Amino acid sequence: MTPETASSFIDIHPPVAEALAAGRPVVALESTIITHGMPYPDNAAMAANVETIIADEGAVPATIAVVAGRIKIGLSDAEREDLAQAKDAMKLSRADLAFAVAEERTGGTTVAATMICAHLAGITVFATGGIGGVHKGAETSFDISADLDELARTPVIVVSAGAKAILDIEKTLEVLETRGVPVIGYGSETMPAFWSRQSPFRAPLTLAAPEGIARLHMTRQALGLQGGMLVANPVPVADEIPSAEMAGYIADAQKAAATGGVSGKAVTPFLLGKILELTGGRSLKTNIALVENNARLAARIAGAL
Ligand code: PSU
Ligand code: MN
Repeated sequence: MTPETASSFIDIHPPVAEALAAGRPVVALESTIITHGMPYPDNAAMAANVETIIADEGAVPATIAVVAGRIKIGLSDAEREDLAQAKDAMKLSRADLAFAVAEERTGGTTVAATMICAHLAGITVFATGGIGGVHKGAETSFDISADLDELARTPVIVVSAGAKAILDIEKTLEVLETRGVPVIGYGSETMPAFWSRQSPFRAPLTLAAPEGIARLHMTRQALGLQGGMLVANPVPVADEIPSAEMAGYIADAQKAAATGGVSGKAVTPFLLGKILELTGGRSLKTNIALVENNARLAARIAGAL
C-alpha cells in the first residue's frame, strides 16, 4: 500500500506490521486528541485504554503521530507516554503534515492527517472522538475543518461520536453530503452530537451492525467511489450529557473564544478546554467514554472487513 517514496518516512510498529502482513484487523487512532484534546495525565490514560480495548476485541491498535519527523504507525508505550507529555507538539492536518516531517518536528495528527497516514500504511478503519467540521459562524470566519475534505478523498472508515456540538452540525452534514461522504448513524436514526446522544438532525443513513458497515465500504470500493465514510456512534447512555445541558456551556465557551479573539487551529482546543472547565471535568469523562466506545466498534468493523 505504501508508495515507495513515502515508506522512507514511515515507521510501522512491529506488531502493526505483522498484523497488516497477515491480514489481521488493525485500527488506527489519532493523536491530536492526545496532544491538544485532553489534559495530562487523562490523555495518557485514555490513549493507553483505547489500545487495550482494541486489543481485547482481537484487533491491533495503531496510534498515529509524527515524532521527530518520523511518521509513526503505532507507538510503543514509552513513545505514547512521551507524546502525552510533549509541550511543543504541533497540531498536524493535511496542510502541515509534510512540514513536520521535513523539519523533524513532533505533532499529533488530526482526523485528516491520521486518515492520510493510515491509508499510506494500508489501514482502513480509524477510531476517534469527534471529527472537525463547519464551525458556527463559518459564513464569516470560513472555518471549515480539513477533516471534511479528507473524508471525501481518502478511503478510510472513521468511527466518531458525530460532530462536536461546538460545531454547526447541520452545515457539517450539508458539506459532507455535497462532498459525497456517506454518514452512517450507528444503530440510530438521529445524528449524535458528541457529548449527547441526540442532535436535532437525522442521520443521513443508518446501519446497526459492523458487518453492514464493512459491506458498505467494500461496495463503495467495488464501485470505484472515492473517499471514506463517517460512522456516527452515539455515546453510551450512562455517559452522556444531554444536549439541553450542553447548549449553555457551549454558548459560554463560544463567547469566551470571541472575546479572546481565538482563531484558526486554536479554536477547537480552546473550546474543548473551556467546556472542560465549565462542566467541572464532566465533559472529559464523557469524551473518554465515547472514544472507548468508538474504539470498540472500530475493532469490530475491522474484524468484519
Ligand atoms: N475531538 C476531540 N478532541 C480533539 C479533536 C476532536 O474530542 O482534539 C481534534 C481532532 O483531531 C480533529 C481536530 O481532527 O480536532 C479538528 O480540528 P480543526 O477543527 O482545527 O480541523
Ligand atoms: Mn479550523
